[in-house]
Amino acid sequence: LALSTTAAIHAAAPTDTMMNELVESYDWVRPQANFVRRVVDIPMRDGVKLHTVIIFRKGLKDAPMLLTRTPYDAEAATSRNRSQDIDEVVRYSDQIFVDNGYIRVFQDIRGQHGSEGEYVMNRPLRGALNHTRTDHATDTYDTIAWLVKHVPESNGNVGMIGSSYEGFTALMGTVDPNPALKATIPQSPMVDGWIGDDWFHNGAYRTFGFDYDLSQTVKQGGGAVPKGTGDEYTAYLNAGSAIEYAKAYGLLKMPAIRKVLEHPTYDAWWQGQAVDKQLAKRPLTVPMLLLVGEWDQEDSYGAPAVYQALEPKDVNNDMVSLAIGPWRHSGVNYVGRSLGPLQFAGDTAKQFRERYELPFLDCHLKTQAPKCDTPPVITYATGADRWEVSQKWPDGTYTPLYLGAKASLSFTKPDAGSDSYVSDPAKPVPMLPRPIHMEGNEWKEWLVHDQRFVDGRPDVMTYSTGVLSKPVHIKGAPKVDLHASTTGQDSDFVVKLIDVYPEENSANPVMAGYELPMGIEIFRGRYVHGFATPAPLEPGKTYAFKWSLPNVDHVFLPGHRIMVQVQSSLFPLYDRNPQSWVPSIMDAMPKDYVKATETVHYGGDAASAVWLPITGD
Ligand code: PG9
Repeated sequence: LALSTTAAIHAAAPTDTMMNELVESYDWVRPQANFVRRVVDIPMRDGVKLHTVIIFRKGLKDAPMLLTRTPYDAEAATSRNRSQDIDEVVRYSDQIFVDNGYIRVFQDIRGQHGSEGEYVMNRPLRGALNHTRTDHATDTYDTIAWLVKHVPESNGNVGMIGSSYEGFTALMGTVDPNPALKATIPQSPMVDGWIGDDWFHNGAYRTFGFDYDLSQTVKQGGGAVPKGTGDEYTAYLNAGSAIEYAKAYGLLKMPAIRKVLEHPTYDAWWQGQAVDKQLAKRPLTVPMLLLVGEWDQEDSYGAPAVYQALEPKDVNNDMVSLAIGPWRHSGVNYVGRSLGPLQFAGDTAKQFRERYELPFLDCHLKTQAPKCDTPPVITYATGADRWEVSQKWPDGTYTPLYLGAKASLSFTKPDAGSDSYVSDPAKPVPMLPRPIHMEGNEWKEWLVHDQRFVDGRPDVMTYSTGVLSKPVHIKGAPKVDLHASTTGQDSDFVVKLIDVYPEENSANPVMAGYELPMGIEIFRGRYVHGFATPAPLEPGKTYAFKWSLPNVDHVFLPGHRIMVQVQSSLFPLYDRNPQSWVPSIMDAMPKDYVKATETVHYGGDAASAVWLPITGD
C-alpha cells in the first residue's frame, strides 16, 4: 500500500512551474494566527501597481499605520518566520510597533520584487533627472491615499520608518507629502551618494558599490560579484583600477554601476539628487526623527546633513530631531549591546526604540496621543556609556588639536615643520588586515577595527597626545584642516581620529592599547578647489585640504590618548588615486599610477589640525 501511495504521489507530482504557483498561492497564515496579513497591489497614478503587505495584530481598531517602502522585499519583511505569532513574523525591530498597536505596512518600490514598473537606483525626483510622471514622493502620496481609504482598522494617520535605502524612501515621502503623513524616522538615510554616503566619499570612489548594485538587480537574477573567497585587496590590485574590475566581472551591464562610473565628479547629476538640497528648498511639514550610527560604514553623511539643512526651518526646535547611537549601519534595528570588541551599557538599540522611536511615533500618530517631548538631539556618549540630550548640534566649541614634530598632537600650536612619506599605488594601505572580504561582520565592523595593524607603516603618519589627565568630550563632526603638499599631481588624504586605550587592561585584555577609530574619512585632492571643479595639484605647493569626519558623541577618558593618523590610500574600499593627472580616474591606465612623496605640514602658516567640537560637560 505504501508503495502504491508513493507511486500515486509521483504520478501527480507537479512540474516546477506548478510548484512555484502552488507555493505562491499557499496561504501560510492559518486561522489560529494572532494577526491579519493582507497582500494588495496598490495602483499608482500612472497605473503601475506596487506590491504591498499590511500586517497587524487581530482586533486592532483606530490604529496608526507605519509604512516602509523598500527595495528589499516586502513579503520577506513580513514573513521572517512562517509562524502564527506576529512577533516571529515581522522583522525583529518591528516587534515593538506591532505589540503597541501599529498596523505595519511594507511596499516594494517600483521594479523590485512583487512590484510592477522600472527600477531606478535612488530614483531622483521628477524634473531634470526624471522625466516621468512619478517618483518616490508621488508613489508615497498615492500609497498613503489608498491606505487611508482601504484599511478600515486605521485611524487615518501614517508614519514612515526605514534604514538606508528605506531611510531614503522615508525622506522622499516628505517631499510635497500626503497630509496623512504625520511623522517619519529616516534611519541612516542615503542622502548624497557623492559627498559621503554609499558611492563616493569626498570624491573617492567606494568599490563596495559593486556588490551592492548587483544585489539590487534581483529581477535580472543578480547577486554578489562572483569573486570567490580570495583576498579582495589582491583582486582589486590585480584588476588595475575600479573600472577594469567592473569590466572583468561584467558589471558595466548594470545601469546603476555605469551611471555612477560615468559621473566621477560632483556634477549636476549628483547635486540634483542630493536629498538634503531638495528638502532645503521646501517647507518643513512632517516631524522627523533622523538617526545614524556612530560607526556607520555606509551612510554616515545623510542624517546629519538633512538635520543641518532643515534646522533653520525648525523655528521652535520641535520638528526635526537627530539621534546618534553606538551602532554600525542599521544597527538600531538589531541588538545593540556590542560592536566588534566594544561593549555598551545594555541593549542600546532596544533602549532607543523604547525610549525615543515609539514615543515619537505615538505622539504624532495615535488617536489619543500623549504630548510630544522628543529632544532635539539624542546621542549616546561612547566612552562614558550614557544617553545624552542636546538642544543643538554640533554641541561643542571647535578647538584645534595640532599635529606637530616627533609624532605629537597637542592643543598648543607647535613650531613649524613637516613630515614626509612615500605613497606607492602598488602598495596601498589596507583598510583591514589581509585577507579582506568586504562582506558579513568584517564589513559591518570594519570602522571599529584596531588601527595598530598599520601605525608602524612608513606610509602612515601617526600623531598622538600624551596620556590624558582629564576627559575630552566631543559632540559633533570633527573637522580636518590638513596642510599638505605632494610631488604628484593628485593625491588622496585619509585622516583617522583614534581613541588609544591604556596599555594595561587585565580585566579586558582585548582592549589593552586598542586604537579605536572615532572617525575615518578620505578626501580626494583634485577637489581642493571645489567638488564640481577638479584640477591638478601643483607639485610642491602646500594646500589646505578641509573635510569633516563623521558625527560623534564621544568621551576620550583619562588614561587614554588621542591619536591622528594620516595616509594616502584606504584599499580596497576606496579606488586608488593614480597620483598623476588624468581627467577621470575611472579612465586611468596602469602607467598613470605613480609613486608620490606626500608632505604633511604643521605649525606656522600651515598648522595642520583636527578641530574637535569640545563640550564642557
Ligand atoms: N547603504 C545601502 C544603500 C542605500 C541606498 C542606495 C544604495 C545603497 C543600504 O543599506 O540600503
